[in-house]
Amino acid sequence: MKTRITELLGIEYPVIQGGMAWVATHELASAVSNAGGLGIIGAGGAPAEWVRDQIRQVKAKTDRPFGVNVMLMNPEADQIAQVIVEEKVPVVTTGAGNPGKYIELWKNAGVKIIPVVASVALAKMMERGGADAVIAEGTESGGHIGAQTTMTLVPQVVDAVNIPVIAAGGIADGRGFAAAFALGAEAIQVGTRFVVSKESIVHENYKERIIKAKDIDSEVTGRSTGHPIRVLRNQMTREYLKMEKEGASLDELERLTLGALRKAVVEGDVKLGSVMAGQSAGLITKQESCAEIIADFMTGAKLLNLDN
Ligand code: TUI
Repeated sequence: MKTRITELLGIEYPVIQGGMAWVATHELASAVSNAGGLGIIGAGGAPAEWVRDQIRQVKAKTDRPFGVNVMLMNPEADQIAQVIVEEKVPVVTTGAGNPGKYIELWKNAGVKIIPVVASVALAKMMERGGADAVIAEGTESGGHIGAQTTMTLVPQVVDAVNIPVIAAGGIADGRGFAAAFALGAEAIQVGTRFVVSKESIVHENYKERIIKAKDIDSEVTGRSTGHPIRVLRNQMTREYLKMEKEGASLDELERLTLGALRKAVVEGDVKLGSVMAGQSAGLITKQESCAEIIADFMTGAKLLNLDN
């Protein structure tokens, strides 16, 4: 299937993997790229040299295009931006901020730039700055979120810019794929469903928690701190939301969440850890390979007769 995104990136299917901190390692990224999508290494809060090592491991496992996601709140974002150039990474996605200060560096190096945006204003600014495409990410997503829903954000971004738009947030099967394309998107970005893939190195407890999740099982912590994060409800979120309601300080709240994502992903502590996942968790029922997941998404292309 051809869209401006498959042409831009040189991929077979218009399916891009989310750049999830701790989750989107070389194992997942190379599996998604080898299955014909765009695999992404999630730099999250990691050091630049960790990112360089992950890039080299992906290159060793696939000849296909891949990308790196730069989480812009990472204190080493400047160095990671440089590593991306040095290692000739073909595609970069960014999240949790405005990547404006890196665009010239990346453009000069021929890196394709695809920022995640949560508003029309940032999408327009990114297009003016030279972005190749944008990912319009709705509040249904896991992790750090904006306020607009995918249903309303995607068509407004599509109307506001001429570069291609990738839809993200709440998309977990072929129906979501079809819906995103009906809204004008030319690819989808998927996080939660790939967390549960066979190739993902996430702890089994984390995968099982997502598989068990019902429609109403996610909560948003950190609304009061300006860093809203969608996670599955557990003992940590109950304590966090209680403290937030009682007006706890930023310091106290940060102490509760510090290292909490690692605790859940690596140690499998799904009670006290931060089990980031999107509202689509309730749609995910089993572990499958990345190739099977992409094939299921592509049934959405048939729904709209997009596959001919
Ligand atoms: O970045 C994400 N999702 C994330 S990052 C992350 S790691 C983390 N861990 C602990 C605390 C904080 C972060 C977990 N999940 N998604 C992309 C995304 N970007 N969603 C929303 C945005 C966004 C929001 C506002 C992008 C730009 C923006 O504009 C700010 C500005 O400066 O204009």
